[in-house]
Amino acid sequence: MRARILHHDRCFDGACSAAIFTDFFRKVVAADADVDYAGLFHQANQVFPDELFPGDENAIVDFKFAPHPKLTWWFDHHQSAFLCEADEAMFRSDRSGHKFYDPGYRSCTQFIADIGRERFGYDPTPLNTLIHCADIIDSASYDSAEQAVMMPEAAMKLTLVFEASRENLTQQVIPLLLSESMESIMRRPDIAPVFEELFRKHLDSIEIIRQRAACRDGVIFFDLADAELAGYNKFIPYYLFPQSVYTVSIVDAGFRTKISVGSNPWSPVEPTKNLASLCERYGGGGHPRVGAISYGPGEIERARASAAEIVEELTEAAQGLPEQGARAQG
Ligand SMILES: [Mn+2]
Repeated sequence: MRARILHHDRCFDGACSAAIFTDFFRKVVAADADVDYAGLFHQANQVFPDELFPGDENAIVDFKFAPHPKLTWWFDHHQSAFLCEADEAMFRSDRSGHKFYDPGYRSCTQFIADIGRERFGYDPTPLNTLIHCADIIDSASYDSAEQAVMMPEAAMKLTLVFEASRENLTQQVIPLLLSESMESIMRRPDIAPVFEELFRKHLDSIEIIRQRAACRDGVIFFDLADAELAGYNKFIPYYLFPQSVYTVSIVDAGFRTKISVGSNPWSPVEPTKNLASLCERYGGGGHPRVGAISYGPGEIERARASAAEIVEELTEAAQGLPEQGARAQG
């Protein structure tokens, strides 16, 4: 029997979900299944063409529901899991007992482990390390900014490889997650040099930000509009300025000029400003603790003017916040 596993690509939890589903499927459904993998990316106009579902069984893990007759298994924990109401109605009326959704889970890997144990008698304990790491990484529950930026553990290194490396490498690594430790995977001759190069670029970006960023009254600001950098790890500013509360930055990503607004997860005081609401006033959006505004390509002066206003507003907001020592311990 042929099984196709579709998973969220460029994502540590997506890869771990594919790995644990493989183990579950072989132990519970078909021991001799011939399994292959394909990654899925979020797109503005999401489609699920027939060629994604060539198996006798076809699964999607850690990604949106597909209203396709050949989809036989589905696990997701994302807030926005359905493309439209009709898809959600189709899921709600499904009686296969093989499609599962719970946005309360921090990782889809843990969700598959729990459903497998409770409904199918599957024992996920040999994969406990993988499950634990997926939970931490998918919810960004790092102990410190240094841990988030310096990536001391194999799981974090593997995350950088999954997020930034070339096509199909993730699909090669997924089966290895069942037979080798992540430390051993990171030592492989086809993986170690990929990580080294990606990590070198990451360290370069820390230096570029170190040179350009300043922190005043709890607010970090830096302007990368004329730097050769279209993105950066969002925890770098807090690694450089542990006492900061908020960050505002400008990046020229080519197709757009982006203002990023964030708050320090390890701040010594609790950031109280709702950054989604703030960004909405400039046509952007996001979450309460992190938001962004996109202007058109080349609108750098406009972005600089808005960023200056935002820095001023956040500087006022950061004044007089009470210390919350407990937050620093996470
Ligand atoms: Mn996930």
